[in-house]
Amino acid sequence: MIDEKLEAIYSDIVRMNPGELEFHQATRDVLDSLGPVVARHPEFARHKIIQRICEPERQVIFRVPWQDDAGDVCINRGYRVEFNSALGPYKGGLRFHPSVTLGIVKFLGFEQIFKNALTGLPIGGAKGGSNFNPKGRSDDEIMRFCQSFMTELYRHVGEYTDVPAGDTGVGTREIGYLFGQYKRITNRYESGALTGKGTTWGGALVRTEATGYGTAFFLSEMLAARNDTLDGKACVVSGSGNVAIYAIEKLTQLGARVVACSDSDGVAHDPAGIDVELLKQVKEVERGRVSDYARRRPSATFEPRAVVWQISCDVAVPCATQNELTGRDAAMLVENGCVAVAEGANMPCSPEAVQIFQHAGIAFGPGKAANAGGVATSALEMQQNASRDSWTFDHTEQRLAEIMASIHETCWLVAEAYGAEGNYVVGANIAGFQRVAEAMIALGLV
Ligand code: NDP
Ligand code: 2IT
Repeated sequence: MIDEKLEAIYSDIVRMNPGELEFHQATRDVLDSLGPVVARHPEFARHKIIQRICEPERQVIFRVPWQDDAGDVCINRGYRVEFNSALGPYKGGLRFHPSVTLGIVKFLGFEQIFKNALTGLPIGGAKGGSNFNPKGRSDDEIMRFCQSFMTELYRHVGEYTDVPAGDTGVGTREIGYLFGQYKRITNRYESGALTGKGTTWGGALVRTEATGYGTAFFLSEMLAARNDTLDGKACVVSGSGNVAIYAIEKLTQLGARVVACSDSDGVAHDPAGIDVELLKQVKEVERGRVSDYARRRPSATFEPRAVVWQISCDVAVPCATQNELTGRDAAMLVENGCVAVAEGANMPCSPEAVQIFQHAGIAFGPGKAANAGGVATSALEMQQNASRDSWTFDHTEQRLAEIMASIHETCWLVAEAYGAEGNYVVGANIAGFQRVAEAMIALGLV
């Protein structure tokens, strides 16, 4: 429940940002945790830290004109919301999806502030993207769109300013076209201006795998805190994109059996355990669908328009999109004996779902902690670029595992210190907030 003193701040946020429901939801989630923090730290109220942190430092909206393969002119809208730079240059992904609006970008940018703070690395928070729909577009169309997008965005990007990366609909291919255009316009091979680059041109090993791997590591830590492991656990993962694929890969390596994944068309159920090499072939090489996976895998079936959370499991890992897991889904998971949930996606569980998990006493890892491995490895990519070095896969994965363990420990200890033992939502929100708030005070009223 929100603290009385914070209720007025939240009302102002709703009034100042009309209609941006996901942004309201994301701020509410953080404010709900902050009552005891402002009680202990009157200086945060004196410096109006909460009001300042909820207002982006800069918001850029721009036209993205481009031509499709038929020669027709298309217009999309581009966004970059530079939310907070107290801890380092703005950092966060770009999302290309028809559902992208300013409110979506703001919710994602807001989450990114606290997630990035939790990594312990020097990165501020931002997010961007476009309502461009990459589905069914040719490589040439994707390239022309990315070039047009960067022709405006380059003014705001830079190694010390703002460092975008991928998110939904933006992977290594798109980062390549964006980086190529940035390099051409600026006449600088400024590797540190974008992360998620290809490993032959400045990208870090493990960045592709990092978000999904990190989520699996976080799950492992949550289970270890309960004297449990992933070994032999049945897992359900939603989505089948970058985060889902590498969550499935690491969960499997850690001894779990992932029995289902999905996309917006339906669910692939594979009780024998997802064959991740086949899934990669279908999704990354052929850019196909989970229905194609199910067709080629004898042990799998495909059910169109199904809800993946109906499949009973020990561990649920939502890796698709915001609010994909409702209160009803959560009740079903708990009823079926699920013991742990980690958010690979950003805000995939509705507030009702989170409440149900917490009430049932199961381990719940919120996205800003559980999926922080992606951006943490982006920061490791920036480190390698700055020192013109490249680390081995094993070394980088080891760093990622250490960072996820440290995020888990921080969330655990901070929750405990505030009397909310085992509540990772409270731990992540307070730990992330406190780190940013202290830096903001130190930097003065800017
Ligand atoms: P991708 O574009 O690679 O994949 C997205 C996947 O989610 C696709 O399988 C897509 O299916 C599915 N999906 C999207 N919307 C829905 C829906 N409404 N119902 C069912 N499935 C859906 O994106 P990522 O894997 O990169 O991102 C997934 C989530 O993880 C996002 O919330 C993102 O913000 C978050 N995240 C990503 C990070 C990264 O490094 N990439 C880091 C941290 C968080 P379809 O093809 O049908 O659209
Ligand atoms: O939501 C996220 O953390 C990302 N999309 C990754 C951001 C990044 O800069 O690597």
